[in-house]
Amino acid sequence: MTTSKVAIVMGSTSDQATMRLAADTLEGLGIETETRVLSAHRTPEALREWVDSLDGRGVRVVICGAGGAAHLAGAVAALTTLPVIGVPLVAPNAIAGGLDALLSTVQMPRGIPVATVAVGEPGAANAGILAAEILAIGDELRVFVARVDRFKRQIDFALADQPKNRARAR
Ligand code: AIR
Repeated sequence: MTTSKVAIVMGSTSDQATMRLAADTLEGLGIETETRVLSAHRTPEALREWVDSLDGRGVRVVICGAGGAAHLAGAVAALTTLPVIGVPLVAPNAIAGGLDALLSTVQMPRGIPVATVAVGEPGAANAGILAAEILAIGDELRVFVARVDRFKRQIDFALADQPKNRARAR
């Protein structure tokens, strides 16, 4: 449906299980993804080289997930004008359930925007949906827009049907 790609990068292999939700969401919508493990602190040069290659390869949105001192999304946003979505993750030594990563990702200086989503799994899934919605802006026929809309409704229905949510709605 779309030839635009979404690039997903995370700071460590320990982030893979959570960030998989972003890739799964996009692949479910028929959007091509590529995934890398690169760190703003551990592999800064490789990160820059990879970011420099994105635009020319058809990537239109970048999703970045990191925990702890989560500067990955900010570092990527400093190097590109592609829209960057930041997913704060819960590192093994996280402070206050990921508040460290949330603040590191969201508190960007003026001029370097990062669209920050929720901490952890809901954030990773939402990053995938948000990236799809950004790509859908260019969808003249609105076919892709309808697909994203249907996908979101399915998630809402599935979650509303979970026993804990049914009990809450009563
Ligand atoms: N991280 C890696 N480089 C910079 C940062 N902030 C993050 C990873 C991961 C956490 O540090 O994104 O969430 C712990 O990584 P590891 O490799 O020690 O498990």
